[in-house]
Amino acid sequence: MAKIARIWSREILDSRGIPTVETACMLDSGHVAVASVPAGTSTGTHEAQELRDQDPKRYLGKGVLQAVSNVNSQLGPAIVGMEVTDQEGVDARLIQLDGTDNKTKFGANSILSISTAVSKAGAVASSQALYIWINYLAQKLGLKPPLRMPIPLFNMIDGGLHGAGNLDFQEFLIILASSKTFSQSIQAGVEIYLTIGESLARRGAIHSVGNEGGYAPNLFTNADALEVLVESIKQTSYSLGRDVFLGLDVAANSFAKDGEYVIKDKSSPLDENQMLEYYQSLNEQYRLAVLEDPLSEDAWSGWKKLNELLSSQLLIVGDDLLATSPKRVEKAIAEKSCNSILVKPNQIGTITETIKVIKMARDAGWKIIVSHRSGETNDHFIADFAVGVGAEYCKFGAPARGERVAKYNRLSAIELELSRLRR
Ligand code: 2PG
Ligand code: MG
Repeated sequence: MAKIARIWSREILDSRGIPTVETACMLDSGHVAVASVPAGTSTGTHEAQELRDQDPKRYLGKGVLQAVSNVNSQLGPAIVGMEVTDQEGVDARLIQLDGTDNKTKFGANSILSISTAVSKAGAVASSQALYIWINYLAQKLGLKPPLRMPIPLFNMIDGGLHGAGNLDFQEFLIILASSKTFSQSIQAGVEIYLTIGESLARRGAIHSVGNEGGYAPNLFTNADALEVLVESIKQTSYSLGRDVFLGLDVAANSFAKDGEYVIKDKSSPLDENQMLEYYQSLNEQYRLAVLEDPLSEDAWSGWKKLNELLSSQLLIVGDDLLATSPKRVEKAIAEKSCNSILVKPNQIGTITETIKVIKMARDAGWKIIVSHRSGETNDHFIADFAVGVGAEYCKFGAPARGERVAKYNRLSAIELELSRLRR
């Protein structure tokens, strides 16, 4: 079909002003596909490692010139001449060249930038829309994904490491009912988002935004933030518990210490059992639909207990717990630690490995949530990826800010295309 003729890379900025890697893949036909990689702020310790220069004279040590050079001088040349549609072969070559468990030699950022650019170029070479090409790649790897629009998990209030520093929980999410079409969800999400801004202004709370476009208000407790959501939804035409549901990405790693959890809502630190009781009471009060990273990433027995208690009622989502890693997913399936997975390609480093992890999760009956990172570019690959792998949900931040709406706008375009295809 088409062979990879040249790969080249450069350092660009992500939405936080932090450098990241952008890579181009040129085919022997002359076509070029470009991809850039996102990066996390609240990264888990079990993720594949992104390579940063650590040179304090550039970008406070966060430059990625070494990763760029790895692409230009080692990884890129090694895949020139390969069939671009052989995604599995290309990814296997990249993995073999790196040779480490966590992509520490060349960096998951350099490797994923190539893997993603190659998948985009594969779509071009096969004259397919990217989501259809991803769907084909997924089928080749044994997944039988339906082509469907994911339900967005909108991040409305940013706390934790993404926010203003006063809220412990990282993301206060709203999720629209599955009966809504994607475009109805977008409209509802935006109407609720704007109404939250007005509620915060009325309360005299600061309503600047955090890393992912959610508001980063100066509220006092995590429950206050949930109350702002409830109050705001009441002012719209949507009804909580019927049209819209609440969720949390607690990102508990960021405030867990020695098995205890210090949160603003309680005067003294909570141990694991008290934290589980707290989640049960929050769930009784707010009927949560999603609870992500409620405990720290290695609190396996606590996760199991929580999953036993609540998995019949809501999505218990493993993000830092699973780190899109096959070994950790395998353990979590065996231990019944959760019932859904947050999938982030840069936690593992190649498109093939990401799809294989999704297959494992799918085979275990889990729900799939495809996710952005807090540091994003305007690349909307992840939108096509979510549709192509048949994810039930996507988590792309607030319905505001360029790098977030790039993904939602791409999903809107796919929704239109799919409705034409099905007509
Ligand atoms: C998360 C992500 C994305 P980060 O924890 O789910 O929202 O945040 O990219 O900072 O890890
Ligand atoms: Mg998370």
